[in-house]
Amino acid sequence: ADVKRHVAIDLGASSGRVALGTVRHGRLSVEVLHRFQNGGVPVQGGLYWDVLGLWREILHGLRLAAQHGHIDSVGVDSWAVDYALLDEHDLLMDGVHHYRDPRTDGVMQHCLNVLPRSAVYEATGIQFLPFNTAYQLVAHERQAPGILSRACQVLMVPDLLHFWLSGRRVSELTNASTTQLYDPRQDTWSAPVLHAFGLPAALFPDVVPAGTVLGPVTPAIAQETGLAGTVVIAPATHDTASAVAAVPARGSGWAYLSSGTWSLVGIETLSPVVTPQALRHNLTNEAGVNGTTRLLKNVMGLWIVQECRRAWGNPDFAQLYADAEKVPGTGPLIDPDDPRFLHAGLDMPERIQAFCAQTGQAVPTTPAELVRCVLDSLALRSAEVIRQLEEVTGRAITVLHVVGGGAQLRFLNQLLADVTGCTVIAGPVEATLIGNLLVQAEASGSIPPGSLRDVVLASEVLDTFEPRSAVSPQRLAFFAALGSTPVPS
Ligand code: ADP
Ligand code: LRH
Repeated sequence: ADVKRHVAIDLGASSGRVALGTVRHGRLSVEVLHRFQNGGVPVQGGLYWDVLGLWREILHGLRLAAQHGHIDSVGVDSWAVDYALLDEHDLLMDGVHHYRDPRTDGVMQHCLNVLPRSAVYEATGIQFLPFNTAYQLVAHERQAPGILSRACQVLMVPDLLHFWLSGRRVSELTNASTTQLYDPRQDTWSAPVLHAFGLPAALFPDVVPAGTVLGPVTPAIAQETGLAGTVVIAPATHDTASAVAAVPARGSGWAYLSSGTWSLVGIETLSPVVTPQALRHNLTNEAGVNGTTRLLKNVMGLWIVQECRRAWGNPDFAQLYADAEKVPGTGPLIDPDDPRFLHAGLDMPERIQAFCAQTGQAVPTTPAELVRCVLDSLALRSAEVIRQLEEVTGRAITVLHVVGGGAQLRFLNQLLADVTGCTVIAGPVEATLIGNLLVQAEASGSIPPGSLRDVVLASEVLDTFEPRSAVSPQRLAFFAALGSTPVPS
């Protein structure tokens, strides 16, 4: 038959979905079968993911998929860096900690006193974020001494779910790269970094590329879901890698902004860019599909709005953004990447207000003013990162592709065009799902090799935003100084 059906399970930090992708004559149609919420669960001062709850939602989604006829393959992607520890019986040894769990506070600095920043960067090419898997594992061992020597395996979240689906334990490359324990130039886990941080090398599974066929779903899964003869294929299991694979770009001179809980701002390169300049800007070199590198940076993203919204009792997103658009674009700004905005908490509005007060600005009070302040600041920060990418690579960036949930924010898209001077092309909103599906499609021969972006271009309707009003040089300079001005916390 020339119709192939693939199922993508995409777990974002704020929501998850199970979708059916049907490939017919080189076009992909996507039907989201099941959507569910996701988020951190606070327990005893820590923060966890509800992995079993997610698994229940996945099983439900797979049952719905099985009703659509034969499913050729299934694959999972999720947010990065988080992992499960398994014992010698393949049992979970602990819950899966959320990367925003405060257990990592101070741990990265401790580790970098053992192995200097430049050596870790040279080995891994990965940006320094306090919640990288490397520092989480060290924090885990500090919290529960001996746990790493009792453990038999570390599995990243999508790898864990693939194990439960197929019985195979592997580590897919795109997500492995985010641990800051993988050496992309040696194509292996970094022995010097593991050694310096006291992490047992035996915990880490073999690394496989995106598009690896892991094998059929287990008999238990087949029985539970009604799937029959479906194989599990590891897609680009890091959600951002799947999103980037589905960026509908042509030619050169483009960057992407994967806009959701995080704003991931970057470009695609043929190999890692591990230079002193890249280190100075803390740019990361995460693995992409088909041997590419994602040279990017994490900007705090819509997380800040998500936490404000939670504090306000979950008002409608669309209304919040519509109100913010009416606030003049000359108001207060924050450095969104200030560490005070990283952790979860219902005091997010107060944190923004404190930042504004401490930097001598007007203090935003209404939800509309607060959201406006965050959006203006995110757009300005994204523009700064684009300039850093240009500086480090010598490329000129003229087009910015915005994908993910945030691509629905027409107002933010226009702001981005204005502050970057780029043409902004928005969509697809479900780029991650699409990238996940197309890597499976490519691996199973439903689309020709290397044709992912052509398929997206043939299948999706995109929106374009041209720069209109430039931001004043004074405002740009004021914003730039915010990042380098230490504000008392
Ligand atoms: P993640 O994968 O990180 O969970 P998504 O890509 O799903 O994130 O994007 C979620 C974000 O999309 C929300 O934080 C919100 O700011 C934004 N968004 C824009 N429009 C809407 C909308 N109508 N409903 C929900 N979220 C929206
Ligand atoms: C986005 C994302 C991002 C990581 C973060 C932990 O969902 O995967 O690329 O840095 O979560």
